Amino acid sequence: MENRQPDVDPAVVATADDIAAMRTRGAATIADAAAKALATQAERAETTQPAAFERQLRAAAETLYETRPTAVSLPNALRYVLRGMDGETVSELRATTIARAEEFRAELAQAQQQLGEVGSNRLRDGDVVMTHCHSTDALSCLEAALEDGKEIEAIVKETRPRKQGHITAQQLREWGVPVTLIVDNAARRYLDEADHVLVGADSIAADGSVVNKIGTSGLAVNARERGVPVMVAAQTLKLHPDTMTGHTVEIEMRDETEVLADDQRADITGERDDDGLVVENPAFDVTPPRHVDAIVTERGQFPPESIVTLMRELFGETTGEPWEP
Ligand code: RI2
Repeated sequence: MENRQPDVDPAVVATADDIAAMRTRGAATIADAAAKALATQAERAETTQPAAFERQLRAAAETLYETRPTAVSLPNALRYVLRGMDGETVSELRATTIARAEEFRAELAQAQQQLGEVGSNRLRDGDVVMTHCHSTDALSCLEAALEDGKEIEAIVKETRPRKQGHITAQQLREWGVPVTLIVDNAARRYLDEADHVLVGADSIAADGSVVNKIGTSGLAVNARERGVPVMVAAQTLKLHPDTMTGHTVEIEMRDETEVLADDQRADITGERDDDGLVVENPAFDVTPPRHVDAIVTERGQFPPESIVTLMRELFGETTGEPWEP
């Protein structure tokens, strides 16, 4: 990423690059990396002027924010850390920002563990769970169930185009969980063998809609038709405050080469320079609340339609850009 903002530390730019390229991915992991990057900016900011220090922190937040538009955990993390930046001198501002970032990261880890315990209560010994993409919140539910001594099996969708299902399969195998890996197109067939669909979320809207990796909505529709409950594991950090005031969640469109590599293009177009072939690569889709049975958070489980109550309690009427005071 081009560093358009002067005074943004190279380590922050490197974190932003990693998020944009998905070397750092997954909503909770992105939030954690963003908070850590703000702490680094606070540590390294070279100024004796409090106003300049604050400007640098806000510029760092903007650089991080511009990487990926859909996962609300990113702006929520930035907002949380910047709201803790307090003091009259640079050393006070530095200390409060670093402390706040550390607090955020500790709470994030704790929330994921608490959420896992709630989600685990929905799972019984012997259950088969179908997963989509790779979600650390979803895996936390499975980890807690395993720690409770429950035997769990998994049907793991590979999740095109980036096949992040492989990361899920790898983690589950490390935990000793029997895994059946399937292509996305086989999901409906294997739903008959599943007791739950378990997915994560990148954002949850005020009406209870779940924004998650592309393919989640089709899976949820099929699961509903088959009578398989759909559980969404999502820390409250995934609640999108702007949707309380009518904003919609922007769906990230990623590079077409993730779907069709440059050297595969010629398989379709031959030698022709064919601009009639269009490849689209939306990263996420929206699952309406009627296709979701429960949203599991660190505050307990909620029917999707009631999530707005929790949102109001946690965020008030928060809007505005995360770096705005
Ligand atoms: P955790 C991922 O998006 C997936 O959509 C996953 O369900 C969601 O983030 C949440 O992940 P991407 O970053 O926060 O892979 O539960 O595009 O780890």
